[in-house]
Amino acid sequence: MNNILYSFRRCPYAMRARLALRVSEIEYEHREIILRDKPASMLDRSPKGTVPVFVASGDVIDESLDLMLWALSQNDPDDWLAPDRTDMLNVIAGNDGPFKHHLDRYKYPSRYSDAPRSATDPEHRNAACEIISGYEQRLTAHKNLMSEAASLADMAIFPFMRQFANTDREWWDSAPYPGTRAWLERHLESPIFKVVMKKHPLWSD
Ligand SMILES: N[C@@H](CCC(=O)N[C@@H](CS)C(=O)NCC(=O)O)C(=O)O
Repeated sequence: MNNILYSFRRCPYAMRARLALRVSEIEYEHREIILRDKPASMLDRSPKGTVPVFVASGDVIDESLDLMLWALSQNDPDDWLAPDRTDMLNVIAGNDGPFKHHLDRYKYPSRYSDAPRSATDPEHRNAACEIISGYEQRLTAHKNLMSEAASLADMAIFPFMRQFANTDREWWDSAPYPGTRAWLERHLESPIFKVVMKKHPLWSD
């Protein structure tokens, strides 16, 4: 086994990658990093400097969705790839594009304007909620985003909803999205999520 994963515990992209690697039972050496001090061995393999970075017998996969798809193409015991691929990739693109854009600006307005550090931005929250309304419709029809069963789409998206919910917990707890709240809670409480959130000592080259 000489697979390596460079990862950061709280990064939602790294979380989705760890979820897919776990379900597909692919073994790897976990290298926990911090973003402000990335190991040279990671940057040598992927100069763009984002996590996750996966190294599999010399090949580098440094986009989280590619890594999920690669892992599940090896082994997909829970049928995360069962729903229509184009539909799932469309829902995920809505998360990775517009939802993430608004999430960042809701959560860290001071990075994008002169808002005070402690503020959150309700305008961007409202824009993100338009996307959540779409999830809510799906999650009223069935337990997960694509159908009753969990899929790639759920696993790729719930780590970002976790960040959104935690930005203003009090607001989220009474927001008009009971289906999405229950879905998020269920995934956060799932055994696989608990396993992939275990703490690892910091890696150094
Ligand atoms: N498109 C990339 C995005 C990964 C990403 O942006 N990860 C963040 C952490 S959550 C990162 O590494 N940022 C670099 C930094 O903050 O220095 C993917 O899907 O893997």
